Amino acid sequence: MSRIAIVGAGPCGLSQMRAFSSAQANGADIPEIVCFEKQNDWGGLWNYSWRTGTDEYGETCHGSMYKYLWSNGPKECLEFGDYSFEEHFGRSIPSFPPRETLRNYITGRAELAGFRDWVKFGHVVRDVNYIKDANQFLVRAVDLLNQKDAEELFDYVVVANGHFSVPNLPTFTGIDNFPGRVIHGHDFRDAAEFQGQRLLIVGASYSAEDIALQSKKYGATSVTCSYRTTPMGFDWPDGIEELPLIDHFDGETAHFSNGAKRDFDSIILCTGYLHHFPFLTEELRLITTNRLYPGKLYKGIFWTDNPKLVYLGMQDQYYTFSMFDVQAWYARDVVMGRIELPSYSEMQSDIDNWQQREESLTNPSEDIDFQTDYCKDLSTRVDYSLDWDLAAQNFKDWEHHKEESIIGYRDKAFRSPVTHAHAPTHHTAWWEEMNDSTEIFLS
Ligand code: FAD
Ligand code: NA7
Repeated sequence: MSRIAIVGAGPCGLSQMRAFSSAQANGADIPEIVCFEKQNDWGGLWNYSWRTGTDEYGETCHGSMYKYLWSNGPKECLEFGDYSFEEHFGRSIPSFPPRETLRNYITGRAELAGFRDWVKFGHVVRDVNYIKDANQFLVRAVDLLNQKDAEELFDYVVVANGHFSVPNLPTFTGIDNFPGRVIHGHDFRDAAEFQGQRLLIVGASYSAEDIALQSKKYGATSVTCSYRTTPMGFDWPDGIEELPLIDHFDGETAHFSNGAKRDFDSIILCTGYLHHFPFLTEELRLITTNRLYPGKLYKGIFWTDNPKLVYLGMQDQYYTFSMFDVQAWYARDVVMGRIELPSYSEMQSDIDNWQQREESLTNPSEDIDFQTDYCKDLSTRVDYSLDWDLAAQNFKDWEHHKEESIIGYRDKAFRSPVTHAHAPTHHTAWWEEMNDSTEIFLS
């Protein structure tokens, strides 16, 4: 029987385990699976932790999530094809759940499937080496509690360690002498910390948008977002503005490239994350920016130089959990011999085609169609289905709602691509709702 190592029990690792457990439930013989997870529980980024910097074992903290984080896209765009929200919660729930509620859904499916004993919690993978003669991978992991190293051989390795955990940290002239706090979004935990402050946010993507709104909602005096390429351009509530890139700092004063200057109390760098694989040798290591179709991954999954190495969820993400599922189902079917991989040159030309299309994309609507077609391409070959066209339409409506009202888009309700039921509207407008507990959300 072949053996599979999975690095990480976040949503991608869980998708991979669910794919195998569902084949097993249908009577198939499945390989032996060992998942190494450095945290003490599964859920990945969705496990909120107050910790920043290093964890209880001295390992780098994985978590980038913060209090009061609500889904930034409708749940009807990320719903599992084989496990609807309705099935999990026993009824239809509003479209933008807070973090704790989403975690409950993700881990709920895993608990039900019952594969917890496949996971070695508190185990960090240190090295993965491909042993050519054996055609296997030697994986070295550390049992963090007992400080014991162990090496094991595996036929396949699934890299599912996420790529929104290691911050991209640019610097700016004069920032060393800025008198206030300077952090990256990875270490942002509680918006209330910035109450009464003049806050500078660097970046113009999802983190910048959400942390700016949150901070204003929980009492920051003003928020200025600084963009490098294009402003987010939303109709911001009073007290939030956008300016171009910072030229330099002079004490608490930031000088922007258009000549504007402002004084600030704190700075949050929302400048994205690095794909970081310290446990992979150079010949196995994906090097990419945060893009819709990273290179060298056939079907966005298989490392072309050695397709027994599988990467999940390495794309920039419109779709999340359902895309991870369809990738995991596809990877499972390759491992189990149900799908055959083509030659190296065919894999490469397939990647080239996708990347050529990616390079021609000009707006979010085209991006959404691109990632929808990618998911459909995978799902037509495996036993995983949902209404991808409805999910795509939901994404496009969501984009329009954000343009109409950046503080109001989370008050909208969408139709499920799994059950086709329409979600109820949440009882309180998101901008007014200060409590993000599941209890209040579902009440
Ligand atoms: P992760 O969730 O990062 O999980 C990776 C796992 O690997 C972790 O458990 C980690 O501990 C483990 N690990 C890492 N290295 C090792 C190692 N060497 N050995 C062992 N274990 C290891 N998505 C949405 O759908 N909706 C949202 O609203 C949303 N909001 C987000 C907000 C923030 C601030 C961020 C950062 C991301 C957000 N996302 C959101 C996207 C998020 O990427 C996905 O939802 C999802 O968590 C990705 O799953 P993953 O399994 O790829 O990675
Ligand atoms: P993203 O989406 O990768 O965005 C990173 C942003 O940071 C983007 O606007 C970049 O500008 C900006 N950036 C990067 N480097 C710099 C420098 N040097 N100076 C100024 N600005 C810079 O990361 P996010 O954290 O927003 O989102 C990641 C995930 O978290 C996402 O899936 C969400 O669901 C939550 P650019 O536009 O490229 O010029």
